Amino acid sequence: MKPAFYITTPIYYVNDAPHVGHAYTSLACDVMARFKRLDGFDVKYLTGTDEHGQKVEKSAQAQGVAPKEFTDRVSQNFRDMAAQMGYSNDDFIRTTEERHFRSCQALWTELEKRGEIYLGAYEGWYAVRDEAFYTESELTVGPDGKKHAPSGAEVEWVKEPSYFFKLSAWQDRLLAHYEANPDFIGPNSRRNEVISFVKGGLLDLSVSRTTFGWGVPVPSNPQHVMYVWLDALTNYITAVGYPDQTGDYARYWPADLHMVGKDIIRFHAVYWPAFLMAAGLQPPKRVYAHGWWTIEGQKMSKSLGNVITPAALVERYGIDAVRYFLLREMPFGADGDFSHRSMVGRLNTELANDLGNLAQRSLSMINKNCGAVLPVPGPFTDDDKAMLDPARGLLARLRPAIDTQSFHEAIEAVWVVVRAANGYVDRQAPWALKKTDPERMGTVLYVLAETVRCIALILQPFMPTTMGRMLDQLSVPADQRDFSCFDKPLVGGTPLPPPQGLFPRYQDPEAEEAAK
Ligand code: ME8
Repeated sequence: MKPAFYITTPIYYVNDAPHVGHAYTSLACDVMARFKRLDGFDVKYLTGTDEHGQKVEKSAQAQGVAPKEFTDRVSQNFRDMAAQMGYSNDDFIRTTEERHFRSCQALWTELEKRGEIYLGAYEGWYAVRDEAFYTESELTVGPDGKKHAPSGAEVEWVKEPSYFFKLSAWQDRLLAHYEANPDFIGPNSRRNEVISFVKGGLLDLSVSRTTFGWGVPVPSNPQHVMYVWLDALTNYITAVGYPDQTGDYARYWPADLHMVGKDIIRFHAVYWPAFLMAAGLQPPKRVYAHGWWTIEGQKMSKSLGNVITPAALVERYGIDAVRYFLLREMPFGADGDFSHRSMVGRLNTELANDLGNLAQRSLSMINKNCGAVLPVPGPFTDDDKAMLDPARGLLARLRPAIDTQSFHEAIEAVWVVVRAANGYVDRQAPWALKKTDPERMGTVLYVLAETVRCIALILQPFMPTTMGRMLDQLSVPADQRDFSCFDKPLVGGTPLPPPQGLFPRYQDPEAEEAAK
């Protein structure tokens, strides 16, 4: 049986329209999911929407519709994003679904039964935008004279009866868990941040609200709705069938990876493992927090009007160029900036010139000079071997990079081979061999085609559509595109279809003018 691999995105708040930040997290998961599927894993890739809480209820009110009607409408925007970006998620969960109510209430009942939850009263600060509680010491006073959370969100004073989760009792066990599982939190900077937060001491966490009703009712006391983060985090086990612990739960839980943005690491690496351990369930294997995008040097915000939607990007540059750019531009884990100029630069240089031309010129020469049939190679020279060995080594090279979410490094490793192949063509000059040594020309073109095959195979998770077309042009059968076929070389004598350009240069008078 194939080994299981379970990967999740955060579930997105429906009150916001999908933007490039959301697209980024889901893209990273998609690339991992596709890579693992091609590498022989039984993958479950989950995404979805977070539909409860005060923030969503307020947005619905502002539009004058009932929350359910509002969420039904806006959740669809995130499904559309998945289609626009080519995500291969296996499930899409909504927290308003029946399966999720059942799961949340079962988890609550278990926590209560184990004495991990008690009834009290909350009095303190709450930021609706973050759906998070803050202590006085975390707040700062803004230029508007109002108090703000570290995220910049406004806070309000809340005083109401509330259930509490005994988070304070979990401090030592959480620290022991981080210690025993060094890979639990990535990257390392976030791990250190979480550890120092937990070392600073944990307060019991308010886990229910009574002043609004848009949430999952507390089973033993339906005057209360569950805190939206307890509800939201539970989605990860709902989707594998909790409270049923056989079937998918047994197969996929604990999740291999929760991918999140740096803004929500605390919820995933502190609260969530504590809830799970307190309920006698296993925590996820790993939580990875990536960095944030700014747009042309500025924070993305509705008020600045600089929010970029995935649909607009795809329409302008093409789906695979966008997928490539987002994971290439900044080291995963760090913050980075999205600029049109950089996007066009990479599209034209790395995709159109480096990769597109490599494939195009190799395949055109075969088409013109070899009767559109892949040549049967003669003996390989040292230079041929120095080209083929690293190309065939790409799978082994990329596995550890993908497993550690080093997407940027993975792409760079492929480009080392792409650039080497361009150097190899120039050195071997197959066009000149046509007259002097046609057999040698055949071998050189075979080496190039085989190199392109390895590149196209390994880049499928990043650029599935274009790499699929590249493999079509090499006549690689559909059933020989997974990584078990990585070592299966092209067969000389195979007819090839006429080649077509895959990455048209982006013509942009604005950027070309600016580049002068
Ligand atoms: O936090 N750059 O949902 P959310 C990169 N519902 N990534 C960004 C980004 C940016 N500028 N802006 C947002 C929630 N993101 C909760 C999650 S999970 C149980 C509940 C990404 O809609 C990043 O992944 O506010 C961040 O963590 C997520 O969007 C926040 O999405």
